[in-house]
Amino acid sequence: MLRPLSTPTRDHRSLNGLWQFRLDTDGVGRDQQWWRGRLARARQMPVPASYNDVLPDAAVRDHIGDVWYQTTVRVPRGWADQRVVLRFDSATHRAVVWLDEVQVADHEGGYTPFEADVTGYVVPGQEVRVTVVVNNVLTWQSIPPGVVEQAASGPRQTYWHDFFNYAGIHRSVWLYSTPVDHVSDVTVVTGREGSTGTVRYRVEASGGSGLDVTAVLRDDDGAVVARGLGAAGVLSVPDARLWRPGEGYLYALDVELVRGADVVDSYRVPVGIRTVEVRGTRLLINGEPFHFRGFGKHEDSAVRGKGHDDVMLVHDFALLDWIGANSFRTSHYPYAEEVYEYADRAGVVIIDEVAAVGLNTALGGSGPRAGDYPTFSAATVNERTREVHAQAIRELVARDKNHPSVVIWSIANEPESDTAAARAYFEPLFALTRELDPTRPVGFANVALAPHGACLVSEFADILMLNRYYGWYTNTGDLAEAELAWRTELEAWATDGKPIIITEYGADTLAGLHSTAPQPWSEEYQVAYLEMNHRVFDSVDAVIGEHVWNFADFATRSGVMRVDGNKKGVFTRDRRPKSAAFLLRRRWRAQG
Ligand code: GCB
Repeated sequence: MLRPLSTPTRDHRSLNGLWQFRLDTDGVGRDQQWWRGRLARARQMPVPASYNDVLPDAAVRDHIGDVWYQTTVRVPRGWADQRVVLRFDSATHRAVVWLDEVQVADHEGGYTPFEADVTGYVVPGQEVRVTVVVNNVLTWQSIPPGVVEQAASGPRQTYWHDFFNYAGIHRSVWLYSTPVDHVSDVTVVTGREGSTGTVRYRVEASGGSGLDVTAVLRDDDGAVVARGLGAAGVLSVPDARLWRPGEGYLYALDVELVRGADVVDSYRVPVGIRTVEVRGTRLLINGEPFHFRGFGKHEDSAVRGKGHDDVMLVHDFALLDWIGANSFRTSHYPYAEEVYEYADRAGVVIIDEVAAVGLNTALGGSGPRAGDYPTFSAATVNERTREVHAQAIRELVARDKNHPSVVIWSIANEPESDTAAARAYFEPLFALTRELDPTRPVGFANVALAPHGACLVSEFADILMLNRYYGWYTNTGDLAEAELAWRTELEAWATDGKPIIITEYGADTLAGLHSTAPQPWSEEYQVAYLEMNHRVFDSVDAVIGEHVWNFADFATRSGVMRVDGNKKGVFTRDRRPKSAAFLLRRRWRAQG
């Protein structure tokens, strides 16, 4: 799905700012048709942001169900005769949208964009009311899954993932215009033959007859380097400057829809020319082995929750650079598109993950019956869930396929993977992902509960991604024993002959807690824990990367394992370095 852009034929207007907001405590808003007029008893709420932590009110933070947002927007006068589109970069976890009295959109899934052609419902120059109901309930048929149970005092939301169930309008909202005949999608796949770069493009357009497509590739200075005619083609770029980790060189593909001499629509896609390939135990970018150094991250910060914020975006990338990281995983959901655009320019490599986290009821959820459910069954994660999961993968690939920074699709985090049911569930999802994008390797993050020999899903993956906590959840405080056990398991995985990325290793650490003999939770223990892990990784040739869990401390649901959230950050939640940051900086900068 194309991002809204201003081009010579298109315009866009942000709807970000303060919206009217109301909690639907009794769940009556849909019946009472709250979209039919001004939202009563509303208060102001910023968009984008999670609503949960903006107000000091547990009823808001822990609300289960619908919340309502409303704003008005004046459609620019100059948009007469244009197609007008309303686009949400995300609404978590699902939303229904009305323009005045008319329902225009309905979307499932909290981390990918959706839009509606609203041309028929707006009048350029006039104001229109936008009402959105956002729902945060996780069910067995949502991605991520969860279940709402009736406890003695009311409903309780249970889920099996370890981050707070933030909700709301987390990303930007746009009204944008395109010509009636317009470019509807562009797909770019790049390659390399010797020093010549290739850019294979395909343009989809909606519109009448007599339309043609031109494609012009420009370098970073705007100079034309190649031209193509037709809706699909291959452009050759002699002496191409490649997109490389650390050097995000971008060309721009200017696509025009033309009728005779008239330009009907134009759109621009940034293009990084690079290749990705798994060969033996290596992942090659431009034919050269790439070693991942970095983190599993979260979209998480104080007050904003999961609301996208350019300040945190730029700061987090500056910290990645400071520490010598070259990559991260979008654990455990697709991030805001601004993040990928920034990574493309910065030359930072991304493992792009779909929001399939917590498909594993053995991973201690919290709730009256959290441990009692089978993961896969007709009544829990089932065929319908798989269809929702498949749709989430489709939307992820459709959104992110053109980003050079994205080099791996991760189709789940720590699912149950040691049962026949898991195998049957996942096999078609791997096939689907490859069909959608044959150019990138596909994997999933494997959980310690399904070690080598027990995991029945890894054989479908091009690359092994392991989350392991030897010395933390097992062998707690005993790094000597942890080291032996970890090396033994890793050496077993290495016999599969695939590249291995350690996608999680980490220890909870309370910033400011020190101990001379490294004790769990102290900064010294986090350092010693990481050093032990690094000894293990450095002794196994198939290991091609390390992503520490986590970049920063983050919010979780409450529980006896969590002190004001998960404290495995190398940075605190407000991005101050713990001692481990300096260890990683020394190690990674020496490698880079
Ligand atoms: C994991 C999960 C991650 C958790 C982490 C932890 O394996 O993938 O979401 O936050 O462990 O800290 O327990």
